[in-house]
Amino acid sequence: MSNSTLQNEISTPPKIANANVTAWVQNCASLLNPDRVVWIDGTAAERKRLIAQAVEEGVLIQLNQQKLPGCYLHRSNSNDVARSEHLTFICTPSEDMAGPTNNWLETKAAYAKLRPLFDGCMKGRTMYVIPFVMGPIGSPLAKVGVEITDSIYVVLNMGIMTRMGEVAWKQLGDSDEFTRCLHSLGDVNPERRYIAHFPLDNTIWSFGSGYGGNALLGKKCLALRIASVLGQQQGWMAEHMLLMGATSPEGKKTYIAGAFPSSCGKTNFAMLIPPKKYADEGWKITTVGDDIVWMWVDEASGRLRAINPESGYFGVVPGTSDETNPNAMAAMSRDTIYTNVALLPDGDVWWEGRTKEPPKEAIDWTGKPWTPSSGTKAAHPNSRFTAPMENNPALDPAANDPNGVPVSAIIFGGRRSKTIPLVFQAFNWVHGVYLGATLGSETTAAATGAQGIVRRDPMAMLPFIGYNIRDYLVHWFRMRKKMSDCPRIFHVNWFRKDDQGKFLWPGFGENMRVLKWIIDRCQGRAYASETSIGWMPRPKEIDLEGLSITDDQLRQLQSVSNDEVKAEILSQEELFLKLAGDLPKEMIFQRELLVTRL
Ligand code: GTP
Ligand code: SPV
Ligand code: MN
Repeated sequence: MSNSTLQNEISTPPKIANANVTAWVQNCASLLNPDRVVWIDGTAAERKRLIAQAVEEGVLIQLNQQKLPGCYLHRSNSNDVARSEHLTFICTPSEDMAGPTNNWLETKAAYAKLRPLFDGCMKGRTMYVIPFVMGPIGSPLAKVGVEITDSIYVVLNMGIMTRMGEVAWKQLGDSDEFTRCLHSLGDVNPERRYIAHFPLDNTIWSFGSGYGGNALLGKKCLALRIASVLGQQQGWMAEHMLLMGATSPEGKKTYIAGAFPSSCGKTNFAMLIPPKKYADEGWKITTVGDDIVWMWVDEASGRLRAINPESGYFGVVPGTSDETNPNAMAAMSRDTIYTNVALLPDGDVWWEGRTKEPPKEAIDWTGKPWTPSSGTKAAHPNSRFTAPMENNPALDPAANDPNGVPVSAIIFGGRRSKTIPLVFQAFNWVHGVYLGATLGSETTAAATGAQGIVRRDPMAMLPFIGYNIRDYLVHWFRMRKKMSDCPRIFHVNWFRKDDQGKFLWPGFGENMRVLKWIIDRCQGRAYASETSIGWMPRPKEIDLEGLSITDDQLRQLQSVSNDEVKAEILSQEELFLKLAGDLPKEMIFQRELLVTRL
């Protein structure tokens, strides 16, 4: 294509577009050489048009519109079904900036390596320009990004997950402060897949994947990796956390943030529906966010406040049902993009756990005929739904509030079949940071690689800290000094199993019983016993009424074995040794105190 045609095709940015953005888009277009450039405006009419086009191109399959109005199915490449952590890089001048837990590429070397991949990669394709905002409009923390992509699926998902279109131009004004997000599917080949972050340039280059956190660059790339760097520099925090409100029968509202690693229960906890007894008493749970929070210390109150930078949910589908998570089921009943679930003959969708009885036949996530005797999963274990947060019947009224909500508790939680009790409370902030930093969890299908292996996942942020973990931990310790009153910190584990491999705790809505104790602790209402690992509810302190759990089973759920704690301390060395001489002294002191308590 001649330069003049290209010029002509690009010269139609909206009047409101920012000159710094148009200049950058011009540069990118010269590199990418697309056939067309489309500026996304975020309107409903545009969305309708793009969906029709995606269906025509075979990117989306229209589902049964009577049962699932506005819902579509997307099948991703079978080599592209989860985040690829080993192909994710932090690109900085020095390796020390990325630290021992990130894959590092030197900035110039990274650009040099990736530029040839992007060179001409959009020939024959359409290049979409997506202006978007992360954060409620008007929030001082809200950030503008512009994503260039050749994936219509990415455009449609970004339309749900972010505040997209004109709002971004308005927020940006004539500033140069926007994250430059460059994305191409390339040939969707893991051999040529890079998710590269350039925090010093406020830039993300992602090539070769169309999946979730690899491709929706506002999410993990901007709102966690880039934002965590900004937060460290500017004194706020970007965390992999859910954010929920709990209203007590007396009408008192408590906001709780929770960091659980990928596929360890954030969405489900954030959308929790209290068991009947609690609902009858007047307990109500509302969702602010299910995956990411940005938190800062409010100067007037000295308290931690938080917003959810996203506007939709990219949630795990398997295991979700009318029993486990009715709010999620409602949220994904309309205007939802399903990725890698099974298709039923009547245009409905199915996944493992949706119903007790599997369907007689289906088309599996790869597009092949499937029956219950196929011996394979009908839906991919990391299949997802993308739904607007407005679809959630339990959406918190403050979800769009630029001033955010005050945080009273932070909960860390891992997926641990053994060793770790249902719930305990940290002695104080520093001890809580130690608990978060040493969080262990069994790996899941949310990232490619082996599953079910316990790894250290500090604050559930191991794959998302955009800088040196040493500085990240110091940042957590320092944040305390800015607060006059700090959130209480807790640790939970919904996933402990008995010797037969069965979950000991019913989980989901029943987690309300644990949450109630947590809230009562925050309000100074519940008692606790001091143990070697922290404060634990006394017997009878966790309400079991209506559950088939005996006091004995609860004791088993809460049991702490000194030998197992010792083994746990040894396995924490995996992380401590990586940090070597850089381990913050608070971490060393906390470990020593724990050892002396055993
Ligand atoms: P990401 O979106 O990957 O960050 O995951 P997440 O932390 O939001 O996890 P999510 O709530 O989607 O849950 C992941 C899986 O764990 C799903 O299959 C859920 O059904 C299951 N799960 C969630 N909560 C519980 C629980 O309390 N008990 C049990 N047994 N399973 C749960
Ligand atoms: C996670 O893996 O933590 C997710 C899904 O929330 S993704 O957006 O793909 O990162
Ligand atoms: Mn997540």
